[in-house]
Amino acid sequence: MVCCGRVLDSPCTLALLVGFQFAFVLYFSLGGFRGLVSVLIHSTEPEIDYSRPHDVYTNLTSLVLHHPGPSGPEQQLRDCILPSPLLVGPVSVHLSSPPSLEKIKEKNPLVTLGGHYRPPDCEPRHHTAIVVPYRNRQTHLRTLLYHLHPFLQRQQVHYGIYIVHQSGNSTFNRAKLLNVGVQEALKEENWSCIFLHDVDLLPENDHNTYTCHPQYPTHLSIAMDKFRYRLPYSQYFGGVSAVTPEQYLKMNGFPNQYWGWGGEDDDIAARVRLSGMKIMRPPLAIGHYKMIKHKGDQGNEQNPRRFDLLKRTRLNWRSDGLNSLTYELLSKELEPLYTNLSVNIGDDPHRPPVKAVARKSEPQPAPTHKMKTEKVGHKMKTEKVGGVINHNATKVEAIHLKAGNESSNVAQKAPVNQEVG
Ligand code: UD2
Ligand code: MN
Repeated sequence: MVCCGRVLDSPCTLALLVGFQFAFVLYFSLGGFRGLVSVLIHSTEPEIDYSRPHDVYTNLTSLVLHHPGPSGPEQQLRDCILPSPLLVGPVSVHLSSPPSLEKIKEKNPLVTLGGHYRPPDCEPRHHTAIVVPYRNRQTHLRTLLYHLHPFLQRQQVHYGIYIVHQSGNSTFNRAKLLNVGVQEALKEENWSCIFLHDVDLLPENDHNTYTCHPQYPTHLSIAMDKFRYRLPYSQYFGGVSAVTPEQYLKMNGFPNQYWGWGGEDDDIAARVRLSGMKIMRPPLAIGHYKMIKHKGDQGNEQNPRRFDLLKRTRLNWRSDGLNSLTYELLSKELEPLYTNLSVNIGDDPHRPPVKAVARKSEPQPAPTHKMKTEKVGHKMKTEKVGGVINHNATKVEAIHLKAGNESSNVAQKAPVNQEVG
């Protein structure tokens, strides 16, 4: 064998050593294993230049010119073209000092009361409700509205924005508010897709379309500036995600038991898996988002029970969710740029007893109540007037009744303890 003998003297061994050295240098200059993988993955990912983004209002003036106006003729519209010819790709995000709501409305003349929009010149293929869990983030909300309205209009989707406002000082409960938002949005319109959207996240690329995958839930905020534009972990589902009403039903909605910060997004991801679905994602290069920097909110402190709860998702998801949701809708206001749902979702039953006593006089969650709607100035206001509303009209429940099949039975079929072991 040529390479045997006096090992170090052999030219073959020397060549091997130099070769190894070269390979090591290359390996580490590419950032080790992770870098190597990302280089390989990148080769299949689209290359997108985010250094010169477009203004987020680009291409919208032509829509206003096309608009026939409120008294315009009823015309048969052609289907919207896919992908929308109005898309521009990367858009700039303005994180600080958003304009007033009046100014934002002026910039979005085709948005109608309640924050609804339909493309004026074509028949939309997608009908998307954006549900935002919310309390006390006025500036973030204005920033989101300024950005999202033109962003969605360029995608030519029919959409509506629902802000689900947790009233009172009880511990914040993001997932329960999302459940309320889905229910209430579906009572109003036959939405084919529902987005679950943090108020402080702004999409940076309009090719990231706000539409649903027909089979599986989608996670869209996969590359955020705060995580250096990488997915933090494979089951990550926080920020912005989307479900169809059918998918929502199949996973029994979202958990109601996560009071305070954290864990609920991982529970939702686990439900996706446990109900036999998987998470869909756009390419990493497209799912870019900026998050408005903020501190933790009062009333949304880290939930110390989240790890224990997460251990029991497997046992609990069929009994805690859409089928166990109770809340009290206090008011529904059709604002010019969004629908505001003020809701009492109750309080964390595990709060320390002292605080619980201080809150004793607050109303407890109850089934929804009859609503009265009236026009107040430029907005419509609906308020609770007492009595119980029949829920049968909601789309989720209609599907529930109609299906009588695997998905609608998710909640009843298997007793909880069948999952043990
Ligand atoms: C992460 C997730 C978020 C959620 C949360 C844990 C990302 C980008 N987002 O967000 O989806 O899983 O962790 O619960 O990873 N909110 C209010 N008022 C409050 C508190 C919360 O409006 O007082 C809403 C608001 O829409 C906010 C969202 O709840 O964006 C999530 O709360 P966060 O922004 O404080 O939590 P963050 O950024 O760690
Ligand atoms: Mn946040």
